[in-house]
Amino acid sequence: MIRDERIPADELQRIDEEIRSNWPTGADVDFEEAIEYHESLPEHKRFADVLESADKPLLQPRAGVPRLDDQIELLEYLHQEGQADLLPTTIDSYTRDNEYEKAQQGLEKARETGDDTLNGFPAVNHGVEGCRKLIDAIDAPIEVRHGTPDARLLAAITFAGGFQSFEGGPISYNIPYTKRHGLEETIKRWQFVDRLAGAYTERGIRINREPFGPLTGTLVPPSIAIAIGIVEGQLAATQGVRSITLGYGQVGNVVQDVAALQALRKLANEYLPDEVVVTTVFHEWMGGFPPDEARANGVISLGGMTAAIAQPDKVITKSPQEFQGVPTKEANASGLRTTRQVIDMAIEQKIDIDGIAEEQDLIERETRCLMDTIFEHGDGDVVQGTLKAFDSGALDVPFAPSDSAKGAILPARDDDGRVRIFEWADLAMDDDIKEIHKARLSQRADTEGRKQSFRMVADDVDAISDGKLIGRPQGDVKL
Ligand code: 8ZB
Repeated sequence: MIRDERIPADELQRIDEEIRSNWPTGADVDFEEAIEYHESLPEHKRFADVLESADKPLLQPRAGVPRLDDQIELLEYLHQEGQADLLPTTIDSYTRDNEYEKAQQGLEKARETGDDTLNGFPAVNHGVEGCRKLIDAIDAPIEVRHGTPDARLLAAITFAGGFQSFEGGPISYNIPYTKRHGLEETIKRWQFVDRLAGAYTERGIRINREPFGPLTGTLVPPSIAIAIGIVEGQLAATQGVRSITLGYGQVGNVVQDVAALQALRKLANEYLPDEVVVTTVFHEWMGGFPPDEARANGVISLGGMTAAIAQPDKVITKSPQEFQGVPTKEANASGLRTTRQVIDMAIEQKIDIDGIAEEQDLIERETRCLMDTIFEHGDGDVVQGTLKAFDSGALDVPFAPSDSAKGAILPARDDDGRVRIFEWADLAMDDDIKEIHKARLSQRADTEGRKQSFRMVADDVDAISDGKLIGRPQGDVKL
């Protein structure tokens, strides 16, 4: 039975050898030599140190193209023209599906034609040497950002290749991303990734790990995101990770977003072991964007404002071209600059907003209900607790494509746009909390002169791309 226990050294070595034999570039990984390479990197390329010592929110975009030279050029551009503090390398979808052969074909085609035939950087195919050329060329820390349920080979190669930060986790890169992989399987896979990060950490190379906070990116109630982030942080800590960044995706209601970020920071520090350095990351709006770039900049700016008030350690920026998918480098840099402008204008202001403490208290109580149920389901073991709580529906994520979550709960915005839960299904939550949600949602139903229904939920999912926060019915509504 899989439990929240550290993978023993011989087991780590056995899995490591096995996964490295899956693709030719795996053979170039040499742990001792990799430690030496990391030790040779200057301080300003050490991800955890740079992030943990920052005195204001650091900005980081997403970016990945197939060819090495293009990736270097892209990251240089985002560093210079976008003034990004931290850089990413976004991995292509074939690699995320462990289809290295297809990634290879895409990479070769990109080399022949000069086109971006992959939607990211195939780091496994570039191998240790290719990754190091990138790390050497760029004068800032770089994180691997992906969405890979089984990221073992990707981790082995990119850690040896000099990356010191790695996104994802067993729940956050399963539930929103895949139907195919079971939760028990992804937990096992990620225990290896975290143990490998732990092995580097024990040698003085602190690899930063960042669970993917926004989950499905669609009206996720803050407490669900926070509880899952904490669980992933606990699993990583067990394997020896000591630098953990927990994330949260903007919902668009400023009070709820600020309250959630504060609750996240507080609860993460409380639940994670003392030897872990916890930082937080705020994701600009992860749901549907308006097609109009001017409006998209408005969405991004509200994210910047929220970040200025809540002051997370890091902000993942969006571009005004989000609607189209992967942005041009110019649009990507402009999202960074827009965010920077708003943060720099707002960060020194003392802004007191009513209701944050109350909302934070509610989020904390909800999160504790979820954490309690996980511990109870697992008799104190978080791995078993997570598996069983997802199984019973006591823990759930809205709109989850994965078979590992029921996806039975439904969120909706209340009358001032805070995300509440409209359909609880089997989610473990105290009755008095459910009553608060119910009252807030019924207030909205009154305002709109309609009953609470799935229609409301669907309207909310489209609202921001349609230019509003709340999916009110068209026509005369008295606000
Ligand atoms: C779950 C993450 C989705 C976001 C962006 C999308 C979206 C994906 C790339 C990228 C720049 C890439 N994204 N792949 N952004 N370069 N190769 O991730 O646009 O915002």
